[in-house]
Amino acid sequence: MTKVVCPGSFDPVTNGHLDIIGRASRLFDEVVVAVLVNESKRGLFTIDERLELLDRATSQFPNVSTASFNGLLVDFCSDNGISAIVKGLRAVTDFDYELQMAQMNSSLTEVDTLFIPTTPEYSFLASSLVKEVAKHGGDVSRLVPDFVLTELKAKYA
Ligand code: COD
Repeated sequence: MTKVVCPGSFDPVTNGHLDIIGRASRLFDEVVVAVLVNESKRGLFTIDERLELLDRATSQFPNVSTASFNGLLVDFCSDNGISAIVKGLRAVTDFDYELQMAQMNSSLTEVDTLFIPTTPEYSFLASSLVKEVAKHGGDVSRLVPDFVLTELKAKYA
């Protein structure tokens, strides 16, 4: 049984994240979507809010669960019997940073990182850009689930 993790900030979850999570759920037996608790970086959504949105967004995938973690991702993997990290790749700029993290993670433990290329329609999509556009009243309705859109509007009302 192969259990993998899709880690991230998910502040908030976007359709780009869901594309990667859905594809991972078809490839592996069990997928844990793990939200990093980053004490030094306050997000727009609290960790509980991010988890709640992720729970709703991933309820369509029966083998996907959600969790939060502190500290090193490789420790979360060891503690939870996770054998691989699954990441989405949007562009070469992602690759440079992701390769470095993947190599650091595999040097710390034997957890490997697998990359899934983004679906082209989401290649420009990032939570930070969604927040910036939403903050100024732009239309992000095609980029996030409906209930995320509602929460974004409430945050910026
Ligand atoms: N299409 C495809 N993939 C996407 C898209 C998209 N449009 N948007 C995001 N993704 C992918 C990202 O590439 C990433 O793989 C994942 O979804 C999450 O994205 P974000 O932006 O929500 O999350 P990040 O990139 O801020 O998350 C960084 C981590 C939390 C994964 C990282 O910092 C980490 O592992 N931290 C734990 C501490 C640790 O172990 N540090 C040592 C690292 S070597």
